[in-house]
Amino acid sequence: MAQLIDGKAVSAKVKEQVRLETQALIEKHGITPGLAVVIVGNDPASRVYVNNKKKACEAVGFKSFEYALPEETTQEELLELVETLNADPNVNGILVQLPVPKQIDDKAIINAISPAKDVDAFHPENVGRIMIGDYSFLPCTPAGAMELIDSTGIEVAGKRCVVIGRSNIVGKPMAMLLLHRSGTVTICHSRTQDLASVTREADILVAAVGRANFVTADMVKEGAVVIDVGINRLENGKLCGDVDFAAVEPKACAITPVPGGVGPMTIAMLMRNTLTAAKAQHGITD
Ligand code: L34
Repeated sequence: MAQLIDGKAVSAKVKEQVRLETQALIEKHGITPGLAVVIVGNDPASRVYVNNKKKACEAVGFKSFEYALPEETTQEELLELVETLNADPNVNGILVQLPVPKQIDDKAIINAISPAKDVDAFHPENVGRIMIGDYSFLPCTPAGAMELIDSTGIEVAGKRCVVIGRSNIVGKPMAMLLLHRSGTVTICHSRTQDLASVTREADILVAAVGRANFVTADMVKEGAVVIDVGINRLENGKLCGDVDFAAVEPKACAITPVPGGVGPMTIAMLMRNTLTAAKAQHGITD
């Protein structure tokens, strides 16, 4: 029986800590962190995630500013909003929920967000800082996954870590965070030959592929820590991860569920990043 890594419980702890620090920031300095979340179009999954972010803002005591723009919004219009938010002192963090509709180039949007307010840590300046280990915030999903690994008490240093998936928002930064912790890191992807032989070496296995039940029991080493970043919606409307949970769970020493694993952590780390951004913008170091 694997230890079930409870993302909801760990995220609640992180949010409680952020709430207390926010209270102190308000009392001592009169500063309330503000997060602007921009959603373009009507993707139902994005809608759920953005609502969860808004609720989290309320729970920790932030101001939240939501901008719901229509599906046909042009890139120029979105860039204009980003510029307005960049200049707004009440807004400490800016997040444009991805994906954006196809007429908008997400790179252009990410590049336009002020790096100091880029609480996703997607801007090239922040990505570069992460690469050299000189960062003030980390991308929320990999940072959340790392908190979940830490919650198991397992030491990353020296361990074999395998990340499946090489996206800019999860796979690549996840590998970098594990490397910063002195893991021995391998990134696998669609062109990897004999994938199972590589993933079977992993003491820590992170799945970020975006395919339901992709990781099967034969791909997992006995006693591995398994972190499932996938959120796939099945035809019956149910959420399901990248890991075949029922088959893999008996082999793992610890495993995250979906839902209730990495998803809630993404949001908790967003709260932490927004607090960090607010403090930095006001030159507060305590
Ligand atoms: N800009 N775009 C930007 N930043 C992000 O950090 C995200 N991401 C990903 C999609 N696009 C983004 C999110 O917010 C994924 N993501 C996200 C956030 C929250 C949850 C899942 C994904 C979440 O709350 N998951 C719940 C279940 C929610 C449900 O019922 O659908 C869970 O327990 O996993």
